[in-house]
Amino acid sequence: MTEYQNVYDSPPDGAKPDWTIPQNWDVFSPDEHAMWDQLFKRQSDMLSGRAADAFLRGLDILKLSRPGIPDYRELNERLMAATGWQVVAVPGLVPDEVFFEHLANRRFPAGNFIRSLDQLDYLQEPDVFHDVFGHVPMLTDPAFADYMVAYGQGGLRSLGYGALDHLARLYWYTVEFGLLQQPDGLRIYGAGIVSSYAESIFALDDPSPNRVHFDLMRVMRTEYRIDDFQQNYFVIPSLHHLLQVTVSTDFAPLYEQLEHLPDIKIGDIVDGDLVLTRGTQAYEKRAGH
Ligand code: HBI
Ligand code: FE
Repeated sequence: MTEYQNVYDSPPDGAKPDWTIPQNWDVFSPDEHAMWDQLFKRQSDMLSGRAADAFLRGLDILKLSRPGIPDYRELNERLMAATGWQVVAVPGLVPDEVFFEHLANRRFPAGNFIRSLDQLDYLQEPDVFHDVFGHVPMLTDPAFADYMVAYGQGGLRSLGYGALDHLARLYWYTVEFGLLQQPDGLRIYGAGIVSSYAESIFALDDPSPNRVHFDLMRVMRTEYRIDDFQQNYFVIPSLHHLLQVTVSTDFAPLYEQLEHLPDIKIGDIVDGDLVLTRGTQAYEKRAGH
């Protein structure tokens, strides 16, 4: 996930200058491995028919169903063979440019701790379950793998334009909360959804949120919330489309336009939207926002 305070300003003790730390897989306790197993079972039982084929294939390729928190030495052999990506351990959130530098070089930084029982459904900082179960399966898909590289490169460039806030919305509404239109139905590919039991149901089945066709400019104008279910999901027609749009667009003129365009509020439908489902926003009213 994104945009919380970094826990540290500079690499903490034991971290390298690129903020990576040893995974120290041998140090996870039996309770921590059991927590992974519990989360894994709950999510994977529910995700068939909900998660994108690419995600389910990724679980399989990486053999993530094996018990316990994955050991990156083994995981990376499989991931590397699929798309040249690897997972590296970091203490928690890392600064934006460090994050982008890793992505641009096909390294996915994953939090090196696992949530506790009282955080089963919600936590602010990305833990190993969110990062590895949520993000890494999609990195076995060649188009998505290249998209993440392009995002990292674009992220580094965006820092020079002061456009990070706009670009971060692209990450949010694709990598974290994206939906995909498969020939056999609407599916989840966003890590923030697939790693959440409740949102995996809400995102596809609840009448409350809008589901709108993905448009790059529209997405970069749209505000988002980090503390509750989304009220907009953006639907891509294919992972190739997402990659294609990203690599064939010159973002510099878009950033220029974005400076003069108003932001779009959460839950609003605007001219030009291709609406798949117009949400009732009932969840919003119920939750009293
Ligand atoms: N660090 N570990 C970690 N994980 C993230 O998802 C992350 C980060 N630092 C910055 C960041 N995300 C955001 O800046 C981008 O997603 C935009
Ligand atoms: Fe995430």
